[in-house]
Amino acid sequence: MAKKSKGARKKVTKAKSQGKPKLKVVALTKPIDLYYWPTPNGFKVSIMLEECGLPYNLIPVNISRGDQFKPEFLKISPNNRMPAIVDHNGPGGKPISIFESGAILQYLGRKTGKFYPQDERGRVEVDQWLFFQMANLGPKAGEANHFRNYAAHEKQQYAIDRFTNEMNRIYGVMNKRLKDREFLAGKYSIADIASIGWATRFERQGQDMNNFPNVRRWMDRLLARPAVKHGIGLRVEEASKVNMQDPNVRAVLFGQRAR
Ligand SMILES: N[C@@H](CCC(=O)N[C@@H](CS)C(=O)NCC(=O)O)C(=O)O
Repeated sequence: MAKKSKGARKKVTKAKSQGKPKLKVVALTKPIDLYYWPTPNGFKVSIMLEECGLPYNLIPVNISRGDQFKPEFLKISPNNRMPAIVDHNGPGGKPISIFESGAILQYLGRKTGKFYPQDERGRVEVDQWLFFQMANLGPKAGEANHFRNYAAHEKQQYAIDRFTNEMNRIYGVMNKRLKDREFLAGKYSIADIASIGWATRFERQGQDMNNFPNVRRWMDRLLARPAVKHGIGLRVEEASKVNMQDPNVRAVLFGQRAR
């Protein structure tokens, strides 16, 4: 449902009341700006926006070229990472910008009342598995992928073993958790939405899903949802042309220090 932003506007429609035509004012708010590049962190937000049926305006952040360091983007996302959003209709009807995918998912969950329970017990369940994704599944998968694929030429065996083992441990935890429930926090939630994009890349993390049948079933269940398909399928033409072996790309992504 990505849309080009047209600005906040009002639409006037005719509504019938007691037989008389009456003017009804319907406020149409600007779509949410989604700062995005097609990676598992980006998918979290594209899936959530699709699930919630919220209109959004896709703004590509080409992280291989250094768009994440542009001053206007750093104002929104000071950690020079995507995803980020700007909701023009934030609290009090004023714009709000948010970085960190977990914070974005919680915000959208609170805003829409979807996939993020309001009762304290339900919310704590979701938060635990959301933070498990943010602190474990995501970062460790990133490192496993880095040392197994991006730094493959250097073959740093210690790092490869360390992060491949960690991924194995993490899928083991998820496999146990999913033994007697369909979703990580019981009901489908932002914890599942945060995790699916990473789990589908298990091969790049050196894992065999036959060892984790409950995770495999959970993955299939999620991938059958149209919003998950659309969210993960949200492509940016330029991204398919990026060569991770290009020294310029590697300098942008892998040589970062404090600026
Ligand atoms: N904890 C952050 C991580 C985001 C992140 O690592 N994004 C990567 C792409 S997957 C990025 O923007 N990288 C740009 C860079 O490394 O400069 C979140 O969940 O939002």
